Amino acid sequence: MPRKAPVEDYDDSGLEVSRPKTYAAGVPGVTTALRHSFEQMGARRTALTLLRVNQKDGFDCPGCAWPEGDHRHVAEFCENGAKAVAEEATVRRVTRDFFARHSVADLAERSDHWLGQQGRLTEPMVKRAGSDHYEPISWDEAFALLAGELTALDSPDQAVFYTSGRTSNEAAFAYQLFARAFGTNNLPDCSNMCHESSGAALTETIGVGKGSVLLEDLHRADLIFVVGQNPGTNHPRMLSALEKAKKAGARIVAVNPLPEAGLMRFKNPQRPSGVVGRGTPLADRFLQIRLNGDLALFQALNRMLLESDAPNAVDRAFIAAHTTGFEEFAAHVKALDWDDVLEATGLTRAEIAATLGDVLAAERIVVCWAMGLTQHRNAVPTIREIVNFLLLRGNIGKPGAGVCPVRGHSNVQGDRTMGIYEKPAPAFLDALAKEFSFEPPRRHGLDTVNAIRAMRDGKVKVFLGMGGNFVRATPDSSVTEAAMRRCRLTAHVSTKLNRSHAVTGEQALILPTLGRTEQDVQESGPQFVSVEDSMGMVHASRGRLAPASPHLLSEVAIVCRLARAVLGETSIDWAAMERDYDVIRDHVSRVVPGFEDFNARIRRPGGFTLPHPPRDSRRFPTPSGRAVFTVNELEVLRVPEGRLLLQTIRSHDQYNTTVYGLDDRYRGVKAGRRVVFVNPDDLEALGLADGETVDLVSEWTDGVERRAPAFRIVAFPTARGCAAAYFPETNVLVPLDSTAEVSNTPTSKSVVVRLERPDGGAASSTPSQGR
Ligand SMILES: Nc1nc2c(c(=O)[nH]1)N[C@H]1C(S)=C(S)[C@@H](COP(=O)(O)OP(=O)(O)OC[C@H]3O[C@@H](n4cnc5c(=O)[nH]c(N)nc54)[C@H](O)[C@@H]3O)O[C@H]1N2
Ligand SMILES: Nc1nc2c(c(=O)[nH]1)N[C@H]1C(S)=C(S)[C@@H](COP(=O)(O)OP(=O)(O)OC[C@H]3O[C@@H](n4cnc5c(=O)[nH]c(N)nc54)[C@H](O)[C@@H]3O)O[C@H]1N2
Ligand SMILES: [Mo]
Repeated sequence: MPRKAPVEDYDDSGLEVSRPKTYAAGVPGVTTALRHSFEQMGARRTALTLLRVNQKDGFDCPGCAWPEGDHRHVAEFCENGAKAVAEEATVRRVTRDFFARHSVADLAERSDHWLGQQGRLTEPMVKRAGSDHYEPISWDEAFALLAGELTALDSPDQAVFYTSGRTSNEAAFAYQLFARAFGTNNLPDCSNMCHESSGAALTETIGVGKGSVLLEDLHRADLIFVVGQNPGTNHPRMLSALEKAKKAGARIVAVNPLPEAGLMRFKNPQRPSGVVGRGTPLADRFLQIRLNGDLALFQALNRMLLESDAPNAVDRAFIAAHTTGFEEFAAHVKALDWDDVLEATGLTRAEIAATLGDVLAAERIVVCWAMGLTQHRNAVPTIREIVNFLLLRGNIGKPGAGVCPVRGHSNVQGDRTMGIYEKPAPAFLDALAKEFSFEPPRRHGLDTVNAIRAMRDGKVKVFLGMGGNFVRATPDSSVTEAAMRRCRLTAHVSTKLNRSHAVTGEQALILPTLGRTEQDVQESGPQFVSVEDSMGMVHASRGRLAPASPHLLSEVAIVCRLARAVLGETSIDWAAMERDYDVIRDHVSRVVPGFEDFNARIRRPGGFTLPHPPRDSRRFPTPSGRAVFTVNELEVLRVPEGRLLLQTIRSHDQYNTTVYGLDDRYRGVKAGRRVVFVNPDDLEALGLADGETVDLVSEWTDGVERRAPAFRIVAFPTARGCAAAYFPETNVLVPLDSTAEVSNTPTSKSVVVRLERPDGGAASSTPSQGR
């Protein structure tokens, strides 16, 4: 009998596994999108909403942060964007009767999928101390309760204000202002688990923590690296850009332990040929790298460039004019050990040499990446090495070239621009102080991992989440859950039910809010909000649907009313901001550089582009005024015998902790999520077989044994020594203290595990790290 998992209410017994697909999208993508939409919204609402996604007068897709092109299709959405919209625009509702029927303990037993399927939250709810049920509460009472707990704290630093990445610029600005006026920089956000490593590496090396390319640059590139990213599932609209680049002659190199369908071939559903034809082959070269091998790969390429006789191998003029640190970097790279490179990457020297050929043939190179690079111990050095690579070739600050960290949540980049940051720059705080006549706190606040530690240790007593699903998205689930349960009060501003509402402090609040798709009407009339995409384009977003319930408040209204309840009358006019979001935008225009004349420019069709000095004029706002070459030590991550390196990833049917359905179409998985993908040769070496059920047991230096029970083994063409399984189910395996250097991001893509038969029989022999 397979062991039962702790949170499980769906039937996994129908789980089917077939061969992984070799192309993405096309007709199956469109039909899946429509099926989800009809199920959640019905036909009329589907037509009304999907036609408005990403149109110039419509709302910003709540899916990913990929930018919209200038020439928009009538249906500028993708399969997974449509699922994100359907999830929010669903006609299902969670009412007070629902909470009367289900105790909090009952909800804590439910799966992420079940919780999400219950529909939209409709009115504020409270769980009082000692009770195991949520009951209705008025908004005023809810704010009074929160205000009472916040003002009773010994210090403002005993509260934490988390943000997920869907929050609009306007709400984010008001929220950080409230936290700072209250007296703390405890503003952790999902970025801490996401692209924090990118921000840290880019700020240090080029002076701006954001990508340096626009959509046109991708279209004009000669060579595009897609590293540690699964765009077919997570950024499907990026495939159109890659297709366009290919048609213009670009080569694509995919670097990934998994042969992701979306990287191999793309059938564009918005073009007739994509519906019937074989589609466009995307990757010209697939480097099936081992997990965490990317620093070694790029360092090897850098060494080969420095040693190459090709006249264009290194852009000496650019290096002399715009960079610093070249000599130390070059000396370090020349000492690189090839055995280490081959062991770390699992690639052959011939594969790396052939890639060098692609590089030398290209004048304009873009490197794109996502979570495959950012969630490792050495994530920041890895991304710095990619910057070294581009600097060597003069590939930053010229058309068709640059760094492209592809962001996740649709406004995660904008939230940071608006000041959602636990380590704010002094200049930002100075501007806030001047604009609002108060003294913001200067000491750094808690990031996500440190917030969990502080709650665990009883140092933080009130948790407020602006969106997201903190309990489920964070590492070390049992530690995090215990940490949340120690709080006096946990409160969540949410659209949908999730596990964070079920794992609560002594008291808990659910504050239901409007989503992107809904009309936001305030005293001065209908409002719109704004977002910033992955390439620094800011544009407006207007919802059209009637709100899911008349009792919902916008995120802006919730922040402003809470601020008044907590702070009373101060120099900050919260009521004016709530009444008219133009007032917030006027403040932003005076506080955040690049937003001058915000209200006028946001009303232009398509919005505006934020300045990016390295991209725009090769000016590098680092302390030296130059781009910085860095020295990055290569440490090969060696896994003990009999163990595998596990990465925790998204299926095609989920949005982070929101599980839309139980299929992972491109990887050939149907009707189940508790699967672990393992290379057939590793299975053989371990004495295990496809179809067996095993526990995943993570081993870390702290000696604690973390276990995720009952996963079905799927033999899969992943790199040797590497395994993969879906999060959030596997978050229980990620140690809280295992984080990336500098960025403190949990190492969700490199967890050492052993596969254990439920009877306790461990894997028999050893998968070798060598080839
Ligand atoms: N539909 C949908 N869209 C989404 C999301 C979603 O959940 N669903 N989430 C959004 C968010 S918040 C984010 S951050 C993005 C995430 O977008 P991705 O980063 O694409 O998401 P992951 O599923 O984490 O996939 C990581 C990819 O990197 C590869 N990889 C893992 N480790 C390594 C490594 O060491 N080296 C290399 N070279 N490759 C590696 C994996 O095999 C996988 O292909 O997507 C956003 N868009
Ligand atoms: N093991 C592992 N863990 C990971 C990752 C991984 O790859 N592996 N990825 C990490 C990454 S990249 C990220 S970004 C984080 C994500 O962490 P979070 O952003 O905290 O999690 P989400 O699942 O995106 O949050 C979903 C919830 O947001 C709420 N919501 C949705 N839309 C709105 C809205 O418009 N307003 C409000 N107020 N609420 C809304 C809904 O209630 C929904 O249940 O997870 C991280 N965790
Ligand atoms: Mo993310």
